[in-house]
Amino acid sequence: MLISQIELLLIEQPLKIPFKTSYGTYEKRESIIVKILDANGICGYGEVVAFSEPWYTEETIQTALHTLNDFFIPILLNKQFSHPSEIAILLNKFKGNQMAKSGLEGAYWDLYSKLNSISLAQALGGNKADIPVGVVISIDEPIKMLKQIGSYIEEGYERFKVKVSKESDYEIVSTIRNSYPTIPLMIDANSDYSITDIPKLKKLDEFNLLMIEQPFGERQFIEHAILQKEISTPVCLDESICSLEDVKIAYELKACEIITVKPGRVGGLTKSIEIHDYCVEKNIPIWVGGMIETGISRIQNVALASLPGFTIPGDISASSRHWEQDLIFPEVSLINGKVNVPVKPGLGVEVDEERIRSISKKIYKYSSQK
Ligand code: OSB
Ligand code: MG
Repeated sequence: MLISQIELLLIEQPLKIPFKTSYGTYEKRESIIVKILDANGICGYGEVVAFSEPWYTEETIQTALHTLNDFFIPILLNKQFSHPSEIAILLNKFKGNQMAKSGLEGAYWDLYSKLNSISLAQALGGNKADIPVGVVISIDEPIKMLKQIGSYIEEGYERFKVKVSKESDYEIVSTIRNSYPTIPLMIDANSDYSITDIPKLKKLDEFNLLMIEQPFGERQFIEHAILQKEISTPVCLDESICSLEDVKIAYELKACEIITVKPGRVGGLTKSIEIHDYCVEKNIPIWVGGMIETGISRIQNVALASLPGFTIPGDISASSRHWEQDLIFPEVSLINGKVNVPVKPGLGVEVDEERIRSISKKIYKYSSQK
């Protein structure tokens, strides 16, 4: 298939409620929607899930626009590919910038599966009809977080992740455990702790948490390994994992027991499958993470989570968790506590391009016949 046109649509939407983490609060969300067209005008959609600020990764919306515009798009345009993994291989010659790579490759995965009349889940090797999912509760007063959990339980979520900071961890978790002693519960500190906080983290062992996500800095594999030896709660790595090589380091050093895979963070779906296969071989439990993304990336994550190795419910909450209105139809929704894996070709949902254009701040168009 020849890539004859690419469009980048820079959009911005307010979040339904502010999303507070240990490093900052998100109130609105910029995203780059990627549209790739073949010579017959058939198109695929992807999303660059970088944030506006370099908090979660060094990559941002603006750096992604730069790498896409100046490097990645010029080498893809007018080229012929027979499988999306060839795009990942071609982009390997450029370092990092995983989210920009993932947005492009994701759009091509959608186009590829559409042209082959198979669902994205089928194209990736998924085998589940529906998936159990979890939801994330952002930092707030413990009593308000407790109330949020109550309403999410009613909606049917099966796993609850609460954002904590090192000042608020014990109070938040003990408040929740008092009311809900047995719900599947985990915390995410987004690197707020350091090695001297091990005694503090040890105290959380009493709460029977599913895992503690990314307590230390992203390059602190050694420190995470020291922590994992000291506590009984499994450590899960998020920000630390940007490639299969990082997974191998974490495994060999015993820096964690669980890994969360985000296509954007590891450079795309091809890389995500490689990590999935390695983790299945090594018996490392994995789950699909979230990026407060639009339905385009969310429904792509649903397809990824249908692979057999993803055994823990991921951060794949319904469209209504973050958005008044999503960009896809039908929106991501819970049916009896689960999200159905689309069966139609490609992403398997309608993309509301009119709405995307109406919330676009800037549109960049690239075609072979400029
Ligand atoms: O650490 O997983 C994270 C959101 C923004 C930045 C970092 C993280 C998150 C989430 C995902 O927790 C929440 C979601 O997409 O619903
Ligand atoms: Mg995280």
